[in-house]
Amino acid sequence: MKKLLISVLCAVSLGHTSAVMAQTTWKLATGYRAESFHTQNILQFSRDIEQATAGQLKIQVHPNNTLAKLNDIRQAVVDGKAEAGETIMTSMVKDIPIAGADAVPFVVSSYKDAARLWKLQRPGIEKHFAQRGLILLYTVPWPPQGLHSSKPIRSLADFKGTQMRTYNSTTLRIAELLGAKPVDVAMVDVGKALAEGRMDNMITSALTGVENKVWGAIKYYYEINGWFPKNVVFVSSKSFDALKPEARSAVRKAAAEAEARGWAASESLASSATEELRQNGIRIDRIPPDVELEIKRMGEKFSREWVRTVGNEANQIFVPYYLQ
Ligand code: PCA
Repeated sequence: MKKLLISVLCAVSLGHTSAVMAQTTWKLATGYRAESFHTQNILQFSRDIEQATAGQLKIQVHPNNTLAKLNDIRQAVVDGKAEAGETIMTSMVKDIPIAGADAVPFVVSSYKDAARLWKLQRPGIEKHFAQRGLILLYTVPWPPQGLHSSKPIRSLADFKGTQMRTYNSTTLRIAELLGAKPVDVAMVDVGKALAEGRMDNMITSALTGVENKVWGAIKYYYEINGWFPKNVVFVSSKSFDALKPEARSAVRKAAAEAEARGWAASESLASSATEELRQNGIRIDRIPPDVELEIKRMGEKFSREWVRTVGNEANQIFVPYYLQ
């Protein structure tokens, strides 16, 4: 009897072990808040996968820079601190220069063109990811980048000496060219930095203004439509390859759906967020044409510098982009 009981117990515990082994949980690190539309999209992506795999693959989302900081997320996935991650493409430019293609100013001015650029940028990113043991799952753009300012902008001199918030190499270079003082502030800290008087203006989406409730300090929003930066979601090849083929296809399918859903959400938020800024007392204005022209010239200067430093891989994206 005792023997039988022991063997029954063993069988139960073995059965239990194999059930546990069949279930995989990925940690996914992101630098944005749980309420952000990007993170909400990831949460839907993870629910879709959990459902399609009957709970065999779960994705545990760690938002708000808690598992790794936005700029360190790519490396954190390479190092195995998280199986998957989301970051902004431009956070990777030191290591993968063509990741900056979507933040070259005044190249893309609509979602349609942003999608066209992404099609041309994608193969290079996938190649660089593969060399680093990463698999690209999908990207979603932020709404177009506009100028938020505490003071009206009447001439370029209005930027001189102001504290300009930056979040990537494009915004940093623009601040330098405008004679402003660049202040590096994470997206999730914008409200705090404004309250503490650490910034006067910034180039980012109307949505980021809304998510940080910038009204009060920010009085003007100019729709300069600078560029459409993208967030990218990826996983380590090691974790992906360890999945059964059906689970791998479920991940790919959910990723394609998340990409389509995210692009549509971004586009609809682009106009509703600008409206929300207006409703909260921010004046939505046009920048004077001569100032706009000067800013566009700076954008062109930035593009030339960018193509020169990145070299051939930049041409592979932009030559067909302009020829199509
Ligand atoms: N929001 C993010 C990146 C681009 C955007 O619209 C930020 O401001 O950091």
